[in-house]
Amino acid sequence: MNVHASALAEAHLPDEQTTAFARDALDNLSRRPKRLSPKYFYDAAGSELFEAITQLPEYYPTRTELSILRDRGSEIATIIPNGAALVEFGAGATTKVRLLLKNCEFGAYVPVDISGNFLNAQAVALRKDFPALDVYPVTADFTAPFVLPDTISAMPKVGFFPGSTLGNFEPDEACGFLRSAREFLGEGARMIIGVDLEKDERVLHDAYNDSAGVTARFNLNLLARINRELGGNFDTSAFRHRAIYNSESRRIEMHLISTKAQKVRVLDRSFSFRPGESIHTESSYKYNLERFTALAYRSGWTRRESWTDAERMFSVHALVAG
Ligand code: AVJ
Repeated sequence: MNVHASALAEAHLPDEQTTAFARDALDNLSRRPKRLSPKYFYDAAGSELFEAITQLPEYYPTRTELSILRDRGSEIATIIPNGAALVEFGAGATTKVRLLLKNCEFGAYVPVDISGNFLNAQAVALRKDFPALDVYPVTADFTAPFVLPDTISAMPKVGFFPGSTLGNFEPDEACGFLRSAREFLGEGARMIIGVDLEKDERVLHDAYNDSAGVTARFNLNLLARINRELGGNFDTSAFRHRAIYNSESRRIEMHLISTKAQKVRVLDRSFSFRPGESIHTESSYKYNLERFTALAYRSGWTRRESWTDAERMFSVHALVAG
């Protein structure tokens, strides 16, 4: 029984997703050090802010991955069986998948995302541009089990996991995710995955501390979302964004730092903050080819092909099951 069960029951939250958000938020804010899961960044406001981040001069991952998918699309297509069903984990905007859809004859496209409204709006636009393609949006948390539409059961499956969202998982969780995706997608499955690469710390620092402050707003939006959906009373002006590169763990860490001693209420729970106390909101692990190959192998995939940009800032890989 979750220690916060009574608080959740009394809160009469509108749906299962909000209850899951509440349970995770209460659990993680009760931990030492305090933390919040990055998957809750993506409400409507957060998804819009992330789209703005992808346009920033300092944030190189999105445009670099797009250039690889654009320039190597026909090579990637050679690894994709015709008529396959493409299952995208954490599908946000469809900019990247459109490059794959242009180069390959897919039988169906199944975008999976926790942000239902954003997902369905993207699916409507996609159907207009790809009228022959069956699109089945699935609103779900892709880190938890979900069901694929029956209509694609006989099709070969190709997973698509761009953007280096894999980097949000702790390495053993990343292995767990890739392993369950392998089992979930079935025999002969393929996976096209984007992985951010280790690089000069200053480049990484700037990518998560942009001069326009968009990443800071993206990070602080998580507290505003708790206020909107969980009756929290966070004073967002009493927290500041901090993103650092932890070279030992080879990861970017995003934190929200309390600027003073303060008490915050979430549902009927109260949480105290010391001056300078952190809420760890996101890790973004960076890999190199060796360590990613080993991770893929450990989770039951063989790395068939890899592509990077000329500056080796980002990488895209084609994995084959078994
Ligand atoms: C969507 C998880 C890949 O970690 O680079 C962007 C999210 N966080 N700026 C990343 C993010 C801060 C992004 N991922």
